[in-house]
Amino acid sequence: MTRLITDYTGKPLNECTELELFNGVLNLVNDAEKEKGYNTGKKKLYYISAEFLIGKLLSNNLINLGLYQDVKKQLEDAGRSLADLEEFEYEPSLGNGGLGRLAACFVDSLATLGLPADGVGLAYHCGLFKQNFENNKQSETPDRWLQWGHESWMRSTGKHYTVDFGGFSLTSTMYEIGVTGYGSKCGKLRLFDVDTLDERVIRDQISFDKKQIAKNLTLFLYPDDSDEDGRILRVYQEYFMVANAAQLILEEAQAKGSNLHDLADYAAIQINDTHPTMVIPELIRRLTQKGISFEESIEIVRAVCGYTNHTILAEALETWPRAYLQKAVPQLLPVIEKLQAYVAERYQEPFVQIIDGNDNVHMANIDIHFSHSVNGVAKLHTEILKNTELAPFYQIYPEKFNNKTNGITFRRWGVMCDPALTSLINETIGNDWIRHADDLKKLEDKKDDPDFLQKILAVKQENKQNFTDYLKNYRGIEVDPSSVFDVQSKRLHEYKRQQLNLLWAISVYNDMVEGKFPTRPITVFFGAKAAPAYIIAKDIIHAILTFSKVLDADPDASKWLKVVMLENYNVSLAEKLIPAADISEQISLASKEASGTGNMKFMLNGAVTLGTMDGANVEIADLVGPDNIYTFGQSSDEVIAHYKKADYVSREYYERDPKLRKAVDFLTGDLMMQNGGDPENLGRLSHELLSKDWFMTFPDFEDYCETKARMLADYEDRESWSRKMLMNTANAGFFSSDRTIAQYNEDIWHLTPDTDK
Ligand code: GLG
Repeated sequence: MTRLITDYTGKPLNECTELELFNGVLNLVNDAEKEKGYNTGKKKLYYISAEFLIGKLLSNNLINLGLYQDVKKQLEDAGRSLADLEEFEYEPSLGNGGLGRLAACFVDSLATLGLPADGVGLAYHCGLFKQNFENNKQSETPDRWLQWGHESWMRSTGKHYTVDFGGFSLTSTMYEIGVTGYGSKCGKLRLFDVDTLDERVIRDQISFDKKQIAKNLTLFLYPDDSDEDGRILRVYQEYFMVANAAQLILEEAQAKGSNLHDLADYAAIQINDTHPTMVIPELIRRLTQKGISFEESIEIVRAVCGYTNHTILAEALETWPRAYLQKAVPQLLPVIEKLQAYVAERYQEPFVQIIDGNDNVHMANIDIHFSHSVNGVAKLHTEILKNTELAPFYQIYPEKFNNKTNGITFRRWGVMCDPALTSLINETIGNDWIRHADDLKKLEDKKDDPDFLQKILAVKQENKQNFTDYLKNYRGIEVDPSSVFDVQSKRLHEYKRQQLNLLWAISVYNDMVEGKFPTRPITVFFGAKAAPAYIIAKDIIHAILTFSKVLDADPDASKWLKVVMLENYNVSLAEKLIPAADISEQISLASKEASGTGNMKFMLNGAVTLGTMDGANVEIADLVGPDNIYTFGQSSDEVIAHYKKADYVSREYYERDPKLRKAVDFLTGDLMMQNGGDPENLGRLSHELLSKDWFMTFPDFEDYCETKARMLADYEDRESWSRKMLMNTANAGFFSSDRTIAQYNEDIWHLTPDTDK
C-alpha cells in the first residue's frame, strides 16, 4: 500500500513550505519504520559513544525502507523535488570525525544484520561547531541543527531518569532516532538530553558559562577543555551519558526477566574510547546497591562490557584528577578506589594501576581490567596496542586482545552517494553486493574489458561534473572538471599531515615559477575542521587558505593548480566529494592513524590511494596489490624506533633538501604575506616544523613528492588508471561494516539475529 505524503502534510504538496514538506516525509518515514518493527531478542547490545555522526537521514531512510522511488515520484507529480528537500535538510551535528561516523555505520549494519541493539549517546543541541572562514582563518559558531525543534528529528519517549551529581541532581529525557536497516527490521539511537538546558548561556561564538551545568550540559560535543571548568564539564557530560545508560540497561534487562546476576545474558555494552568508561563503576555501584557483592558485581560487569580503543593518541586515553571526580561524581569515587585496590592486590606494575601516584585516574585502565574484550580497529593498530602502547596489559590479559578492522556502510557510501557507479555495478553483477559486499569481487572479471573500463571513467567524469556544478551553484567556487581531483578530507590534525600535502603543492608552484608545469591541471581539495583550541591545526588551515589565494592571484599558475579548502566539511559534503575524487590522500605518519575509514569510502568509490603504510591502508594495500595503490614514507616500525631514541631533528632535513627548504621558506615569504597571510600564524607554523615537527613531515617529503609525481604520470594512461579504479572498487568488500559487525558479534557480543527466530 502506498503511503501518501499528503496524509502527513494535511494539505496539497505544492502548497507546503519546505519545512512542512520535510516534516511530512519524515513522519511518513517514522510510520514506515514503526510498521517494520525493531530487532528484538533476549540479549541486546548497547553501543555507547560520545558521537554518532549520522548524516542526513531522509534519503538514507527512504532507500533502506524501499520507499525512495515512490516518494520521489509523489513529490515530482506535485512539482516538488526530493533533491531540493535533501538540500533543505539540515545535517544532525552529533559527531566530530571517524569515531562518530564509525558509530553511525555500525548502527546501520546492526539493524541490517537483524541484531538487537541501541546506539546510546547524548543529544547535543549545537553539536561540534559550524566552521566559517574569514580572513583565511577558521572561526566557529554554534551548529544549531535542532533549530526546528527536537521533534523534526527525534521522538521523545517520555522516559526520564534522575542523575545525581555532587550537590545536585538533573532530570533527563530520552529521545529516539530510528535506525532503518536495509531490507530488515530497525534499530534505535537513544539520545539523552537535560530538560533544563538553556541555549541563552551561549555568549560570543561558541563560548558559554561553563559553570552552569544544568543549563549547558548538552550544549556542545567536546566543549573547550583548555581550562579546568571545561574539563570538569566533560566529566559531568560523560557521567550523564552513562548514568542514563546504566539505568536504561538494568531496567530493560529486568523487564525481560534478568535477576541481574545473569545480566550478561541480557546485555552487552561496547565502550568506545574512554568517554563512556564510567559506565563500569556506575553499574558496579548500582549492582552492589541491589545487594550483589562487590566481587560478583565486578564479574558481572566484566562479562557485559567490551572496550574499543580508537587511537593511540593521548587525547583519547583520558585521565581525570581524582579531585574532578570527587567534585562531579562523588558517589563513584569509592567504587573507583576499590577497583584500584583490587588491581593493586593483583598487579604491581605501575603502568596498569587505575589511580597513579599523582592522583590521576586512568580511564582506559578501568576499561581494560574490567572488560572481557579489548579491541583495536585495524590489524596494525591492534599489533601496536599489544606490542607497544598497551604491552604491559597484553602481558596480563593476552586473551582479551583482538582486532576488528573498521568498516563503512555500503548503503550510504555506495548506493546513496554514488548512484551512477551503483547503476553500473548493478547492471554488471546484480545488486546483491549491497548486502553481501564480497560480491563486488566479481567486477574483476571486467578488468580487461576496454568498454567497461571506459564506462568506469565516464561515471567518474559524471561525478566530477556534478561536484563542479554543486561548488559553482551553492558555494560560488569554480573548478575545472577535467583536472585531477586530489582529495584530503578528514579532521585537521598534525599527525594526518595536511601540512605535507601543502608543502608538496607549494613545490609544484615553485616549479611553475621556474617554468616547469604539470601535464594536466590539478585541483587539490581539503576538507577539515580543527578543534577550536588546537592552535597549530588552525595555523595549518590558515596556511592552506592563504596559499590558495596566492594561486588564485597568479594568472599562469592558477590554470594548472588550484587549492580549494572546503568550508564546514561534514557528512553531506563528503557524500558529494568522495564519488568525485581521483586521488585519495591517506598520508598520516605511520603508526598514528588507528584505522581511518575515509580511506575505505574513497576506495569503494574508485579513487586510488596515495598513502603511508598506516592504519587500514596496510590492509587496502594487501587487498588491491601494489599496482593499484601508491605507498610511500617511513614504516611504523621506523617511526616507533625514532620516537624511542628521540633522535629526529627536522632541521637536518631542511638543511639537506633544497626543494623542502624552499617550500618551508615560502610559508613565511612575501607572497603569503601579500595574500592575507598572518605573520604570527605562519611564523608559528614554520617554527613548529623547523624546531619540532613531531609528526615527522620532513623525512617523508621527498618520497611523497616522487610517489605523487609517478601517480600523476600514471593517471595519463586512462585505461590503465581505470583498471586501478576497478580493482579498488572490486576489493572494497572486506571493508563493509556488515563484515565488521558480524565479527564483533561472533567474538564479543554473541547476540542472536532477530531473523533467525
Ligand atoms: C579514531 C581514529 C581513526 C579511526 C576512527 C574509528 O583516529 O583512525 O578510523 O577512530 O575507529 N577518533 C577517531 O576518529
